[in-house]
Amino acid sequence: MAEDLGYLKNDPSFCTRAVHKSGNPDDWTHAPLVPPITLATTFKQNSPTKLGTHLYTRISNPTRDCLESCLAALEDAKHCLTVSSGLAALNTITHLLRPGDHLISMEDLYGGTYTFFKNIARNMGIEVQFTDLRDLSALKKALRRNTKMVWVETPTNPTMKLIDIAAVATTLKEHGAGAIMVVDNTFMSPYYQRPLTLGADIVMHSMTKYLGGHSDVVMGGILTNRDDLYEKLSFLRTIGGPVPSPFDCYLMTRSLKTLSLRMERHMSNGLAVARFLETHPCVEKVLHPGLPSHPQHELAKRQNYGHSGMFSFCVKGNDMAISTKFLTSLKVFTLTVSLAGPESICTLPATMTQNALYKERRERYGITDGLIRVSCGLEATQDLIEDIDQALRAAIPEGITSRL
Ligand code: P1T
Repeated sequence: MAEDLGYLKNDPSFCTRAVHKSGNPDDWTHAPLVPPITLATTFKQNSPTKLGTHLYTRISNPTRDCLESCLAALEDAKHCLTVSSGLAALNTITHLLRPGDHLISMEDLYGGTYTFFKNIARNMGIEVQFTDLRDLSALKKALRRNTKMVWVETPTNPTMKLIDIAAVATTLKEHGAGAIMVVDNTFMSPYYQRPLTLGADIVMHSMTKYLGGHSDVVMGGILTNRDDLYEKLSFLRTIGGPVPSPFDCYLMTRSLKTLSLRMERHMSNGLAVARFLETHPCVEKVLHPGLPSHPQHELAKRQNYGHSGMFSFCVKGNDMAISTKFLTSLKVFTLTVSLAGPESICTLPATMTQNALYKERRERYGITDGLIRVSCGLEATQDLIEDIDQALRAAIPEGITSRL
């Protein structure tokens, strides 16, 4: 009770009205054109024994449901679960495994994924083996009776190697140990690659990238057609708890509406900049699956509907000082990590995303001090080309090129 200081007596129910007069939960059934952001953590029930569609937001939430239905439709998937980041998706999926299970992946993939397998999955008692999944005979040799998962990233981040999804899926079926095939589809988005239609069991996304597309939401996605996997993954998310916020789900649903338009612009900008770099005297090589010079260009055309704004290239000289000068001379591109936003980005994988690999190993996979990763955004093509050109010329002055 508040101390009586002689003021008028206030209405004791004021606070009750403040809590309850905003409306009756049963009345909120309007028809807004875009999904409402349902921030409620809990939902009113009419009976303790007959629970309604939603009970508690960690379990399900209407705004999240809208997003998941849309992403499932885009990925040609029966089920979708969104989680709080791409690595939360990796963590949730890996918990399908038990101690003693064998997992095969590549060493040459996103640094965070590699670090998770090497440190966390191994600590969970999972036997992790890295092999080059481009080589089907190496995969066949690596497969064992206890191989329960094969984790594919295609294209690989940042060296743009492609894995033949249908061929890996067929190999796993023939092997017959029931290994789950997971494909990280982050670099392509469902607009350009749909792994479930090629035989994968699970697709995962760092939705932080193309699906969000505006550099302002961190989120992960898990998609599957298999009811058994969906049930297990749904349980792992509910009890593991890595759910995204309803506000972020709203932003993500908004982003998906423009995915195809953005992807087409990312692709045309990426191809134009990559083609320009192929002719540049300061450039050693360009790694872009959409260029005929890429060793797996034919696979790209067979497996994909196009390509995103992602590619990598090697600056002549393969030298940290040259790469640093190039990256710090950029004016339109931003030097940072992450990718797939409207803003074009350049990254030095050797120090920024792949530093978990020792230099010697990195270089074995082509992640040298001269390898630059490019994420072409949505700016004018000519502005991007001119920026890259001036930064390369600042890093490698004319006249020196011929001596490199
Ligand atoms: O950052 P997060 O949403 O947790 O996603 C991790 C992830 C998973 N898979 C791929 C292929 C990725 O590229 C990433 C994140 N990558 C970066 C941040 C990067 O700069 O490459």
